[in-house]
Amino acid sequence: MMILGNLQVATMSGGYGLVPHAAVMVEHGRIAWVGPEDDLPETAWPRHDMGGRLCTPALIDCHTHAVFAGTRAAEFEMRLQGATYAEIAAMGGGIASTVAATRAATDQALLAATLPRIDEMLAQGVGTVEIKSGYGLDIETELRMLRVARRIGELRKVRVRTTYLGAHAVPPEYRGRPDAYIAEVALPALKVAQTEGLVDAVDGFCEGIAFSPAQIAHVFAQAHKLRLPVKLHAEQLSNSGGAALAARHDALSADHLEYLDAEGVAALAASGTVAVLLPGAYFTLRETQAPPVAALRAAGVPMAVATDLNPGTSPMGSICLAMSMACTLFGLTPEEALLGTTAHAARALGLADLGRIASGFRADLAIWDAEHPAELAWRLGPTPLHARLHDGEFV
Ligand code: DI6
Ligand code: FE
Repeated sequence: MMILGNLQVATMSGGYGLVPHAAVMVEHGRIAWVGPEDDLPETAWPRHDMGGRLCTPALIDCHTHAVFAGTRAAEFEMRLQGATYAEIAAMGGGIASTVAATRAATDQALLAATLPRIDEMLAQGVGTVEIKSGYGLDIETELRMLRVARRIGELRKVRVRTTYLGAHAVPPEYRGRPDAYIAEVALPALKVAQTEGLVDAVDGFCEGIAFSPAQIAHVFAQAHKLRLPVKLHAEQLSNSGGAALAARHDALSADHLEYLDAEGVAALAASGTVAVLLPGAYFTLRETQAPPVAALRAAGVPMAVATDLNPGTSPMGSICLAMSMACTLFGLTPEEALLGTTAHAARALGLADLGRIASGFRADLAIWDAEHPAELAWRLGPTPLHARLHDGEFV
């Protein structure tokens, strides 16, 4: 039990939801009360003076591929010389090259490669991170990736949500036989992973260079059977109707969305699916078509923002940089960007008691050397984190 006093609190209820001269009461890992310090209920709880600092929910990175081995710097050089992401994939590079490196890495090596990536996130005020599989593409390596992801949640003060992404790419041994890959690897691996308690959600890559809507629908059907929520990489490089497919399956989120059309926007709005924007991938691929933010906003589709941390298209672990890019490249307001890494990111992960500061919510908090929440998206560079609380305790 404790009181954090002398704070400016961005509750993230209805926008920033700023409460100046505020206090937060924390009990049993949850927020017991938040409001103006003058209204603080009478208690003998210890009070920490936070020096007038800004308090937000701990940030949530709701889309990462943080577990992988190797780099993709050579492919970066190829793209700078004119090769496209899709061309490199067609030549057997891209995702497949990270699959080869990840298969060859031991569990220990994978963990050792991943931990510094997570530590960078935590230093920026992240308290929850989603981590996808999808660089194994065989049953054993997909399971190993998910176990490494789970292990990170034991080794660090962070909530890890794991997403099974077996339908990320067709591995070389199934080249030209995507249906066989889905039937023989992607679906059976999902079943085993779910039995082992390794999966919180199921994702896919719906794209010309990956899987068709019909193939993704098979994966989603299996997810429904296993009572797992779904999400989808949709409309990243072209419009293939992935967002509408995701919406039909009540997806938690549809992610990327550069090529989303009006029909897709309407589908997301109708299903309440979160649009996850990933400006790091847009930037790295030197994409020129931005997601239709104005249409998403007008339709009331909640927008989240994430790093998409991965070696191919978004070698970036900075959630604050993702927020900055969402503003400068996609036209979000800093308020929308912060909603995108708090309340809306929680919704994209199906977490009902995270991402806002309200009584009953988990006391995952970030305290910043900042005067206004817009500073989090404004700054390019070191983030002004002062302290973080995880489950109601200072980390
Ligand atoms: N879209 C992406 O941007 C990442 N996965 C996906 O489906 C990229 C993954 C990679 O290139 O390694
Ligand atoms: Fe991704």
